[in-house]
Amino acid sequence: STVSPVASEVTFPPAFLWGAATSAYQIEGAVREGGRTPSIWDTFSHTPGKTAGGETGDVAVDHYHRYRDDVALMADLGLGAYRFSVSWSRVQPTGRGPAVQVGLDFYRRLVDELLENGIKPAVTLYHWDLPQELEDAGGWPERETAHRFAEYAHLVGEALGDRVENWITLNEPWCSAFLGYGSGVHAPGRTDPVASLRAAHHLNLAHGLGASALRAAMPARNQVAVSLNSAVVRPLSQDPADLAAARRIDDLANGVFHGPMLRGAYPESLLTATAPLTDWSFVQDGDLATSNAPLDALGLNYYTPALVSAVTDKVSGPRADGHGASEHSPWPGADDVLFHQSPGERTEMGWTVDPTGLYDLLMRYTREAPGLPLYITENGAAYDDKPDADGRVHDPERVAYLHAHLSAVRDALRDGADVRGYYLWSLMDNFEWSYGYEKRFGAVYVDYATQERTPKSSARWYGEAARTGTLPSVESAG
Ligand code: GBH
Repeated sequence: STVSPVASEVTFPPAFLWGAATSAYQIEGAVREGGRTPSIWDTFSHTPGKTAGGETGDVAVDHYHRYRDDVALMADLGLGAYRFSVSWSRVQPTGRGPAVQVGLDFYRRLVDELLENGIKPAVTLYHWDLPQELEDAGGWPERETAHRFAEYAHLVGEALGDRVENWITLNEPWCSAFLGYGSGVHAPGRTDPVASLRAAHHLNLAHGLGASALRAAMPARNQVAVSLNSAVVRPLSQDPADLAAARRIDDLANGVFHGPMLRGAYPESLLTATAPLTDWSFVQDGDLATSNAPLDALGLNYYTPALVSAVTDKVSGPRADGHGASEHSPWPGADDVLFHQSPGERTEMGWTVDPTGLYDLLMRYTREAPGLPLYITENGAAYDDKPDADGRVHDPERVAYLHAHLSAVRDALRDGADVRGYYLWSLMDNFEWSYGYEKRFGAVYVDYATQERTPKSSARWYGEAARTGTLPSVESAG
């Protein structure tokens, strides 16, 4: 890992935002309160076999009832910003019609609490929890869903736009489209490659329509962004076939969203590679211009790079068509690509720790989207954290992970990347989607039996970084 040699000089700009992130279904619980009805994640997690141990977000970390304490904890740690998502099903239970006041009021109280504590809120409108009724009407593969999203965006923008400056339309639409409708490991659990490409397009459209709807509903000073899980895709070798495989995965991971959102066009190579599956006739005139709505910033979520090669008889690994991994592929049109484990130390998710990937990512978008401010809207790691005998939770691996990745951010700043902030994933342990509660990403430990919160040593370490704008040494973490 790239630990900076002179840790005490790793200083950040004074305006840099030091935040933590969460999402609604992963933390709120209270799934039947205030008129909320099921989202696709309620349905999916209650379907046998879909999540580890059949776990659900029914209670999660009960943030809906404990938000005041959670904000007090953030303030105590010294965080400057908090990124959370709004549950569409609380605001518009059927995905249509007028907003439910109780739902909006919850988020207004949360925002006011944050502001009173000097913590800057960033609102994500959609973090994977589509109202079930909209899925029943066809979900993201249907165009209508994009229009419903724009209406929802307008309602939330109207309600919170006077007090929230930072807005994010979608979180990681790649996961919504390709894990939700391709591999089926996320809600709604469909496994249809054409549906996954249609979903990707309608998410692009939803982003553009939603961004415009937000602007129409809010003061002009507010910033509209999107959070993409921009993959860092590396070829196994410089062999032309491996380079081509890496480019194909890059199209399917990045170009499929960055193309329409940042340039108003799908990569030609993506259309060619997927031509055996679809002619993309669901793309209508004007859609790409709509998706290319002006952005004030780009949010990047980074965890680990991907290492790929072409299928040959010399190498082995899970194939993109799912062969050897799961039954279905989240990579339509890439059946001849193999995925490999990147070398190096791994987190509890099995994800390789590679801070250089974060540096590369920031420098890539500095080149490809010049002038667009960047935020790391998620970065973090799961480790097997356990309280010791006196109840304290020591997580030196997470401290090292954060130090290395924040050092990579600092290196990118030095080299000209306009990075405005960093949101640690996650504020606290929570419902890790199909992994249930077994993977702990939090800087704050949660005892799920009592809902007691205990800041891990990484939370103290990160809080000090946030308060001083300088990375403390790894050794200084208690
Ligand atoms: C994020 O998802 C989510 O936004 C968040 O809700 C979640 O809790 C958190 O991260 C931790 O999982 O290109 O084949 O190597 C991240 C999910 C993980 C999906 C990395 C893409 C790489 C696939 N991403 N994965 S590949």
